[in-house]
Amino acid sequence: MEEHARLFDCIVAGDAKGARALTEAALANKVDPNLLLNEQMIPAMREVGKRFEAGEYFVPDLLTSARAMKASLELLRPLLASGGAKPLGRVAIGTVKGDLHDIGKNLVAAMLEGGGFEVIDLGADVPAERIIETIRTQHVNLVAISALLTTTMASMKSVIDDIIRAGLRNEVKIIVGGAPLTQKFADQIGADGFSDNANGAVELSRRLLGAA
Ligand code: B1M
Repeated sequence: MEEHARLFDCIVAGDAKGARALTEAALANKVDPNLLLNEQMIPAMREVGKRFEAGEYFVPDLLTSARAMKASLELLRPLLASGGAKPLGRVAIGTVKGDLHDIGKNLVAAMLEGGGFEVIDLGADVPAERIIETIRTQHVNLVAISALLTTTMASMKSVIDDIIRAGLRNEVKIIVGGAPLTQKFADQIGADGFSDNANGAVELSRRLLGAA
């Protein structure tokens, strides 16, 4: 087994120090960051979710694994950043109100930056008013909203409805994503697009802003 393959185990075990050290070592050995992400880090969080569902892991376990994931992601982020001169557009991104899951959103934000967009990261548990204020004051072209809970995905429609009520719908494209979402749901709530992964979100954003 390659040394960096232990990154999966460190994240599942919630060992942030180990995850960081293995990521540093892998990057020093020129391992592709996308390979680390797609073959170690994302599958590790999937495994953590499975263990939670099976009653083997509890919320504190989710939290320690999330910390380990973030420790690795922090090191990858600068490598995903774009060297491009003129941004393709300005994106406001956040996880919807009531939802604290921000790892997927952080990944999408990093990939968008890497794909040449200017990103305003509003964080997690973001109220619609904050998104609207950001569109108004910061000349945003695209709003990207994430949700990981079936209970919070419903709030995505409220965000879109509030943007319409504020008279700003024509100012921005809106994309949605997160594990429980589907294209059908995105269509029903009036989003401009949906992606089930971070790379797809970049492609979609490029297409919607006419930069593809
Ligand atoms: Co929670 N949680 N969690 N959790 N958690 C899930 C989501 C769950 C599926 C676990 C399970 O039961 N198997 C389940 C949801 C069930 C449901 O609604 N159907 C769940 C639950 C129930 C809960 C609590 C209710 C638990 C409790 O308290 N009893 C609670 C809710 C808190 C809240 O938000 N109000 C809770 C809490 C937490 C922690 C805070 C402890 C922690 C999050 C820490 C953090 O993010 N800072 C946590 C974690 C870690 C998870 C799991 C294990 C991992 C999530 C993750 O980071 N995945 C998750 C299980 C799972 O996902 N298998 C689970 C890795 C990440 C890279 O993937 O976020 O899917 P993901 O992002 C992907 C794509 O979805 C997509 O691209 C990303 C990269 O490919 N994507 C987008 C995401 N956003 C996008 C936006 C886009 C486009 C693509 O455009 C805008």
